[in-house]
Amino acid sequence: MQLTKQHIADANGNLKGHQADYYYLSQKLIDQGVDVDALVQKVADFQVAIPSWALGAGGTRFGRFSFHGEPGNLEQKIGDVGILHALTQTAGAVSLHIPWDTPTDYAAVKQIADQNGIVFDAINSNTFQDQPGTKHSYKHGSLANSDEAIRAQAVAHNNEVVRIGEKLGSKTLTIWLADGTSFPGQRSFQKALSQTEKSCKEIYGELPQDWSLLIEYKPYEPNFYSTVIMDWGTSFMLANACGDRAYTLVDLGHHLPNSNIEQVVATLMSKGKLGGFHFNDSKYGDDDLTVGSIKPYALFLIFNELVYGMANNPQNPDLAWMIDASHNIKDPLEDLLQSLEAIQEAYAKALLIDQKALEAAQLNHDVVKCQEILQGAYRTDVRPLLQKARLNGGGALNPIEAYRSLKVREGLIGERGKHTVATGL
Ligand code: LRH
Ligand code: MN
Repeated sequence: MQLTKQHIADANGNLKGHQADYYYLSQKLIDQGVDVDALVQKVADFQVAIPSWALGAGGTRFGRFSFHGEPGNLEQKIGDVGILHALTQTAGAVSLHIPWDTPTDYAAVKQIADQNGIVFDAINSNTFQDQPGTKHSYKHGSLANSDEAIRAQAVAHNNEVVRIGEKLGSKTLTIWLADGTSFPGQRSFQKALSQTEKSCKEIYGELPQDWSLLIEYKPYEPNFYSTVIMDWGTSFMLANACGDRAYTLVDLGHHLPNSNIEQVVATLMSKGKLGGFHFNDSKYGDDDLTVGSIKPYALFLIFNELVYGMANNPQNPDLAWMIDASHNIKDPLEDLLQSLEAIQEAYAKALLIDQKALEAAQLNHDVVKCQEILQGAYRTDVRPLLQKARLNGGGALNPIEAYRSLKVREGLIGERGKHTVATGL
């Protein structure tokens, strides 16, 4: 199933309402000195990678409720990313997870990606599950394992993942380690960390010169007492130990309650070590919920630091923008459409912050004024700008409405039946 520009134009119907909203808002913003065209172009240029492991129904240990018409192979997954991109014009990339998405026909996969305007972003290794036929188990860890042979197997897997990524045009390897302990005394923290550093350096040393390494941290799960790469500081330390092309990846769900993630972002950007994001939202743990569904203001504050950093931290690389979610009850594609909208909205609102006025108010210690400047931007309904960015690219005025009026899920079920199951979480 592929959505054409005509499909979407038909679904958009009459644009009068949008044009009136856009005219009214852009006049107001122009009066405030905002370059509206430049802002809309920035939003249009902002491309988010879709996780290949989140195109089917997710689940928990308490159960998984299948979703009909799921992609049954990598080609169909890229087709689904193509549908998201056709509707939103902001999902022009996919992030693969190996071995869940090891290509069998590279030419076919690349052809479908080209047809849908999709590029291959960061590729993820997986040493948190045992694969049939592998000699050693990762039950007690992988890159941090006390057993040299098991660490070597995990390093070899990461190198193999890079080989796969090279064939697809990816330039970034993401490492997330489940390695850790569930009981005090189970393992030496120091030995686990030094083994991990040694393993990461080996992998980094094998990376092609034009590749980067993203090190993702997480405080707990699946281990429930300690995780070797538990927080931004540990990831930052390991990235520095590896070298200039190693960075920290921030997954929004990988923080203890009430963590100040925007300060983590500012700190990493100031050191040129923020490499990318896994966007999602959460109420309690690593819930992998729809972006902006629980804490939209926190996401806005994070984008405020990103906008500042992108303007003032030339030492920081271009960031890898990715979603990492799990869909337990929503249609996976509708969930991702909502996440993409929430990310664009937070970015557009952050671009409206008058950074000069904010700096002046900060220097005057005018705390009230600082908040007024931030919340003035946050309270602006930027949806007409997002619509404009999509329409400029031939996308949907309202992606969810178009997805439903074009009966996309029904079409996918018609093509794939009700029992295909997508690989992934
Ligand atoms: C770990 C994580 C990591 C992926 C996995 C699918 O919680 O966020 O990014 O490898 O989810
Ligand atoms: Mn993640």
